Amino acid sequence: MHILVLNGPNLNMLGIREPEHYGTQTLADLTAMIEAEAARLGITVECRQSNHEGELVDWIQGAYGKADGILINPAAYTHTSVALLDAVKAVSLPTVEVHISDPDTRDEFRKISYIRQACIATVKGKGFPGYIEGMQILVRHIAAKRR
Ligand code: CA2
Repeated sequence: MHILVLNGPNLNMLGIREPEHYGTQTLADLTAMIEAEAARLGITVECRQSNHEGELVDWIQGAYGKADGILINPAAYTHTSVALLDAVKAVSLPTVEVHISDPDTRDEFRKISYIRQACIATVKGKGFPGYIEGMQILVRHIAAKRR
């Protein structure tokens, strides 16, 4: 089983600023945590981060026929991007939306998520462990479909 893990704009700044929202650990720490969980689950992952919407769309399209599922924190594009929603719909791969903070309890403009309607689950407000929970949800979903 192979899962594509995508992080959107500014998440390369993790651990550098805004610890009140996103904690003190870095993107490299997050990637290491996800890779360790993947090894424990006996699956493979590819972790990528981009500040560019089109690049994220390209990577989602590239997952078609290669990955079994997608775990994505679209960051600010959560609240703006029909393109990411359409890309997830186009590849029709099981996708889980994850957020480190809980955007629903922050600014009004963070309450809308375009991608959510194409996702099998959303994990939010649980910090980095939310990515682990999201992976586990995906793995269970994919394994159940194979049975
Ligand atoms: O809570 C999340 O994971 C978010 O997806 C993070 C996005 C935000 O726009 C969403 O509403 C919720 C922002 C990511 C910015 O990451 C930074 C990390 C460190 C310092 C500055 C920004």
